[in-house]
Amino acid sequence: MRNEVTGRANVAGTPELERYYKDLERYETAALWTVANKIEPWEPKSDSVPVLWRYRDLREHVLRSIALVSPEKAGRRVIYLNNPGRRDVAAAVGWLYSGLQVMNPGEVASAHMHSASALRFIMEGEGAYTIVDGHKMSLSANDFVLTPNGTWHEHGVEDSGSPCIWQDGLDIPLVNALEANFFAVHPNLNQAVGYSVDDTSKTWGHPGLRPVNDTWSKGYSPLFKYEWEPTYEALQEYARATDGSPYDGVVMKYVNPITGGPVMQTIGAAMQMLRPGEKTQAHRHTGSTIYQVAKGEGYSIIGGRRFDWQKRDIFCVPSWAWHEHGNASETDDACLFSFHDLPVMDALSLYREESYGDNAGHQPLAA
Ligand code: GTQ
Repeated sequence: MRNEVTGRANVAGTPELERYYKDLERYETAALWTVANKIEPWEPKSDSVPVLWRYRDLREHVLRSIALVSPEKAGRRVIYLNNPGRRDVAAAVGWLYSGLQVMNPGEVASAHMHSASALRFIMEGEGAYTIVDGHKMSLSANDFVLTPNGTWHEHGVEDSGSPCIWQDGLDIPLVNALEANFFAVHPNLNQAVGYSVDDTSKTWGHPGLRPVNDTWSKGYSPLFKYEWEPTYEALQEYARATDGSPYDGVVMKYVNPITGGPVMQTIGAAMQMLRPGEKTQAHRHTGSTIYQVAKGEGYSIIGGRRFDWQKRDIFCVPSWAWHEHGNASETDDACLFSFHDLPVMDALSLYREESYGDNAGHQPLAA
C-alpha cells in the first residue's frame, strides 16, 4: 500500500525487491515499508460495521434455544451478537462481546469465573437472579448488574418466575487479544449465598452516603446492581437542571461509588435520556459502544447510515464512527443504556473526540 504523502511509505516494487522480500520471509521477517501505511493508518479504521439487532426479529430465535439446549450442557445458554467484520473474534463491536442469555424458571447455570469483566442488562421476565462472590441479586427489567473480572458468578431464575432474557456484555475479545484470559468452573458448581439478598445495594446504593469503616479496595465497584427506577428518576431530575450534552442528551454514567470512576476497569456504562423530539449533534470518538434501547423509540445515524430503533433493540457504534441520535416521539422520552471500552481508552491515553463541524470533510447523512 503506497502513499504519495512525504513521510509515508512509497516504495515502487522491482523484481529485485520481490526477491528480497521472499528471502526475508524465510527468516520470519518482512520489510516495514510494505505494511507501514496499513498498520499505521492516519486515523482509526474499525473493522466493525454499525449493526442494529432488532429484538422483534431475534426474540423468538433466542427463546427457541430453551428447547434445544440445557444450561448445564451449554454452560451458558446465549445467542451472541456477531459483527460481520469481527466474526473471527466473536465481537459485537471492536473488542467487546455481547449476547442474549435466556433461562427458564427453575434453571440455574453453573458458577464460574474468568479474567474477562462482564455485565448484564435485564430485558424481560420475572425472577432472574445473579450471584456474584456470594452476593445474590434479584433482577428486574432495565436493571444493570456487574459480574467483575475474577468474581465467581452464576445466573438463574426462581421456580416462581417466568422465562427471562438479558443482555450480557463482556470484554472477552479484548482480554483474548491481550492473551490474558483464564476461566474456571466453581468446584461445587454452585456458590453458597453469604449475604442478605441485594446487600450491595443496601450498603452502597445511597447517593452521597457511604458506610463508615469500609475496606473495599478492588478495582471494580462494590455496588453490583444499579436498579432502573432510581436511574430513571435521576435522569428526570437531572433533566430539570441541565440542557444536556449536545451529543447525548441527558446522560449519566454508572460509577463506582468509592472512586466516582467507571464501574469496572475495562468497561464503563451509561444511561441517557433523549427528551421528546430531541435530536443530537454528530460526534465521533475512539472506543466502541453497544447500546440497548431501554425505553421509547427513535433512530441513530451511524457512519452515515440510519438505524430506526424500538425498545429492546441493540445497536453498536464502532470506534471513530460519526453518530447522532434522535427521539422519534414528540411526547415521550427515550432512554438508551450503553456500555463501552472508554475506561481502557482513558487509562491508555487513547481517547480522542471530534464533533461534527470541527471537520468539514466528513458530513454525516441527514436524517
Ligand atoms: O455468564 O459469564 O454471554 O462467561 C458469555 C461468556 C456470558 C457469563 C456470556 C460468559 C458469560
